[in-house]
Amino acid sequence: MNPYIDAMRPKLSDSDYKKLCAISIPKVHEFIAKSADLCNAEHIFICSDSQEDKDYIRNQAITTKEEAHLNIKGHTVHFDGYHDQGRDREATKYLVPKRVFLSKALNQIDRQEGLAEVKGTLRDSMTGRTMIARFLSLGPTNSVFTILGLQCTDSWYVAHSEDLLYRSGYKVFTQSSPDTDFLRVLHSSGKLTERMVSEEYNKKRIYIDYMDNTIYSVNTQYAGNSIGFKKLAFRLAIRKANTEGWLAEHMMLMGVHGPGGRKTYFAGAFPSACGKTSTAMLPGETILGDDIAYIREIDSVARAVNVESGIFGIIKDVNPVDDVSIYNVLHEPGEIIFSNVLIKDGKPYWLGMGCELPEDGINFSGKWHKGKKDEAGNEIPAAHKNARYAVTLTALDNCDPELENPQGVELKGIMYGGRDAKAYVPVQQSFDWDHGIIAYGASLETETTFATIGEEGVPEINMMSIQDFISIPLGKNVRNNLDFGKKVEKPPVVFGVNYFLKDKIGNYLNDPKDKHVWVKWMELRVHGEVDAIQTPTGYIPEYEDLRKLFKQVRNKDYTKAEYVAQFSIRVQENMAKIKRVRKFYKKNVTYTPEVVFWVLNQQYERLLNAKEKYGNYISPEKFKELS
Ligand code: SPV
Ligand code: MN
Repeated sequence: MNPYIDAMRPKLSDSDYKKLCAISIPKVHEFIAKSADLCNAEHIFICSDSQEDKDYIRNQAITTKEEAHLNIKGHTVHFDGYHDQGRDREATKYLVPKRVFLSKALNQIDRQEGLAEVKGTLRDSMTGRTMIARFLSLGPTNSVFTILGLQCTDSWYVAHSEDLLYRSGYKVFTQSSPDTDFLRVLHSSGKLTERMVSEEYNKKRIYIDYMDNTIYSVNTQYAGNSIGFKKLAFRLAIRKANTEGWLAEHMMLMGVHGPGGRKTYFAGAFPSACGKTSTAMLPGETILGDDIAYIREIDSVARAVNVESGIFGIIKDVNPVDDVSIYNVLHEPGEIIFSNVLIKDGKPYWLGMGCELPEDGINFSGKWHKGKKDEAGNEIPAAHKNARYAVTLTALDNCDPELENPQGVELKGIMYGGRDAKAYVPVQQSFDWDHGIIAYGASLETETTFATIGEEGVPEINMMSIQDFISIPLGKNVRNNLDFGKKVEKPPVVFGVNYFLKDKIGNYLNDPKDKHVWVKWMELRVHGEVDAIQTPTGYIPEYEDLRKLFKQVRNKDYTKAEYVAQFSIRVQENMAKIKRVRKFYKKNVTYTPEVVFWVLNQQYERLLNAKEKYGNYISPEKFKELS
């Protein structure tokens, strides 16, 4: 007799009972039973990942009005509440045991206090509702990378999204031994309005209990807060990676196609809304992942997998000129969930889609017309900037064929990029692994964007673009990255990219599509097929190589003047950047490895020497002469 299954029996249909009994992991039964009891769910639905179960979830999302059909077959729309349109940093906290203190930059609460609070908020939240249990696999199944996850939720939209974004895990759970470890998520949308959005956004809580590998999320539906396997489990994975000696990163993965049919795999870390997905989707290249990667040393080689199997992508600015393949996918029949777009006559519209938008319709504010204002008197845009689409990767014609390879792909290059208007050149290669990790990854500076709730455009350091998700001392995270380079025979080549460099009057110096040229240059550099110029901040491209690549890739005549404007070293700005980074590490970070300051100081010295000889603004031609 299993007391947990017994306790659940009245809430389970015969077939759900059987599905649950097929799993012999007692902790699974315990978690589902305790969750259903705490939230007072009326029924429990066990998703076995059969087509029938998946169809049921999809239909329930429509029946409960969490989603609505759109004109094109397979397309649906979901809305989140007006105040629930992004990841909520303030409401997201780590539960820390007494006398433990994570870095100052991390939001935390006493574990007992936090557990009491969040469980109090979850209590009875599913009265009269069904709780869905979903079993998923992070990373390909049957692989050294695999991490299993179980989510209990009362949202059919969340359960449906998980179909598109993650690999099925039910079968693996049924085949696993009783002591199998897995991550747990309990989510409830809480009280709902008649529009089926979370009403009590002031009581939103997203608490991460790393002592018990469990996440609690309540009074929110926005996927980044509610789909536990996105950024919530990611925080737990970072801890696991930290103890086991591998890396869990906020990185896209792509295959870059080089001369002679060669394919070179790159990972790229960018904060949200800084070009990560659009880089991974560059036409002619293949996308392996757009958000989270696990990286391990296997036989002395750095290998990576995509943790997810779908994309929860920003839809703003997806247009038929810049993003052909995803634009087409979004207009063809197939399973897609649009969120927080504008709907008119069964068609979705979004900002920057390259056509006129209707003047009225339904959007994240409800019934909308042009000029509508919110309570604070601000004009409500047609669609939210953080409106998104969820689609499985295999729906894309440029999905990389190695997606399910249990060994992952061999990583040859890593790029780091943020919104840096002033300092870093558009692309540069580090002198070595440590320099790249420190000067580009650990020093990544950016501006806040619409992907998190709060003010936009606030400058901040976002270490490896992972700052929001780090669950270990920040200095330890840098150390782990530095150490990883020593474990592999040939560490991936590290690059810093910056798509957001501006001129003195505030104009961007590059077209967003220029990133394709930088990517191709990096691919050639990995194979040592182009030379580069040494500068105080890294190796930069030669004009002639870029000229050729601009012609090949973009059919554009790239001028020397453009090159000089983009690749001049801005000494003052770079020195100021180093000062900010040093201050950040001194003030906020514990356990910073000494080498961080050493590398930064060296870079400062190089800049100072250059400034004394050549001034504040040094043309790449000057450095070419010197090298
Ligand atoms: C991000 O904001 O980094 C995302 C979307 O990838 S989510 O984490 O789901 O909010
Ligand atoms: Mn992300």
